[in-house]
Amino acid sequence: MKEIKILVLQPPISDEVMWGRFKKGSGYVPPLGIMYIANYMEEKGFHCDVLDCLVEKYKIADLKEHLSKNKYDFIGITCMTNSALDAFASAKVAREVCPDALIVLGGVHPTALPEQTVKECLDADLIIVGEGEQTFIDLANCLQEGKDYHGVDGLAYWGKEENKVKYTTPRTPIPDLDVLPFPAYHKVPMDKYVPHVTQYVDLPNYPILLQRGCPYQCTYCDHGAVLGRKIRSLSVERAIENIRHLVENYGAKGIYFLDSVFTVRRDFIMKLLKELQNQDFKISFACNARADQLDLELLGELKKAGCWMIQIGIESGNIKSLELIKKASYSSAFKADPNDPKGRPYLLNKYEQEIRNCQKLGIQVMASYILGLPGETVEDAENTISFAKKLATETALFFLPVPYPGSYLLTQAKEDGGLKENMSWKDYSCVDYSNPVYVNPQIGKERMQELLAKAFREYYRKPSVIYRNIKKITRMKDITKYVKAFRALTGV
Ligand code: B12
Ligand code: SF4
Repeated sequence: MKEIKILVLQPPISDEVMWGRFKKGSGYVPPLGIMYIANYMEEKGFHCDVLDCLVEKYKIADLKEHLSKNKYDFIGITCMTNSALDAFASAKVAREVCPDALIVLGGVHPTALPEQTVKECLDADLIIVGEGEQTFIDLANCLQEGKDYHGVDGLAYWGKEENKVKYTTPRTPIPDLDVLPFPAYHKVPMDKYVPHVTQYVDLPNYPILLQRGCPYQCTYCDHGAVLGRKIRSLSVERAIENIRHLVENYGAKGIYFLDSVFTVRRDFIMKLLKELQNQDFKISFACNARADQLDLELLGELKKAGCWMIQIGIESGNIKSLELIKKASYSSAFKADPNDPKGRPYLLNKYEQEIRNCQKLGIQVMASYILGLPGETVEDAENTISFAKKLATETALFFLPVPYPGSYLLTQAKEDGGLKENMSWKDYSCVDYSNPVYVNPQIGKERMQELLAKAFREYYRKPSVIYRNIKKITRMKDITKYVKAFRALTGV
């Protein structure tokens, strides 16, 4: 049987689209989604190449040349919303150069909008909805055996006879993550990956994913669409094996845990942290967490295991906005705390308490905030900026609301009257708001842009923030890194 030539790729995306205002510190991380697919393919006996056009700094012409030289039979392209046009352009050159290849698109964007993607990207034969590993294998098997692939689960495609978009049975998420091989690290240039300057202390630093899924329902996020609401974790043994693999084979000194909420399963995390403390290697790591899951005991274990930074989505200093975006899963979080002399709500108190706990233990915090959420006024946005300045974490990132397809924020933005029609996918950006998809009707576009600029400017000029960051500089090499990070965040 002829061996089919397979490629999964990350499209060429410009630094402007990728990093926008943060492009001064721009960096690259391995595209884990397609790397998981590639190694799963290898394990099942297929040869599958990975091309990360981002890290290779490929333009569309370079991709065309690469495809002309290699002539693949099966090409998979990963696709997020603000770079959807780049993914569509990649499908177009793939179709030109490999006219007979099976070309498919997968990832968060096609999963959220399968019907629209089928119609907008006519160069793709199929859209993969949800997790891609098993669907990709099933398609490769059909191709290899010369069978019709339109019955494979997890697909959307244009039904020519019916003249409409057709769907196959939805793909159920892989229940046991331990069955997956590690991502195909050996198929990407690992030495070229240096993450954004704000995301590491020690290099090499690589991302890793131990858990998939998120049970929460923050309205601005569409995480659940692809990876599901149910949390699935690697076993602690397998998780340690994956970290060790990165340390021993790629010299990793730092890790970024990409799990949307690293701390979501306390039993798993506590066990993992204890195991990490017992290893014969030491790594520094950063992770994402929700403040409402933190406490001194957990933070203490995180610190002992090597955690240097936690990214926390605070989002707002206004309790009505936190309730609107469903930032806590229990309603008491939004109520006044009877033990607080000013009657401040529980959630705002919890934020402050856990940030102070991190500061006590010497764990840095990168906090993120959204200014101008539906229903907010200029005063509300100013209030969020003041709250951020009060918390004075090492890093704060300010965003304007971006109603991603599949997120409930899209409905909230529509109801609020601020959702713009007929926007380009590249405007769905968290890093470039020159043409925002949502303009809060009570604030207006120019005022929103001004508020964002003011937030960054005032925050990073605040003496306590400057002092907190300078205190962290203990090595000569950190000075350059901190200057670079400062420039990336403030845009100066
Ligand atoms: C790491 C990360 C990044 C990294 C690297 C991205 C990458 N290419 O891997 C960086 C920092 C560069 C990044 C940038 C951005 N990101 Co990001 N990122 C993530 C994060 C935290 C993890 C991604 C990951 O590795 N997931 C794990 C793997 C297993 O899942 P996966 O990538 O979805 O892949 C699976 C399926 O989607 C599918 N699949 C994916 N691609 C393909 C391709 C084929 C052919 C097939 C068959 C299947 C398939 O199969 C995979 C395996 O099951 C996610 C949140 C999350 N936890 O998923 C956000 C997330 C994906 N990012 C998000 C956003 C908003 C962005 C930015 C737009 C921010 C910005 N700059 O404005 C940019 C866009 C970059 C781009 N490529 O266009 C949103 C996506 C929203 C959207 N609809 O686009 C997410 C969901 C965060 C969130 N909760 O809102 N991001
Ligand atoms: S923002 Fe984080 S906690 Fe909220 S739903 Fe998305 S992944 Fe889950």
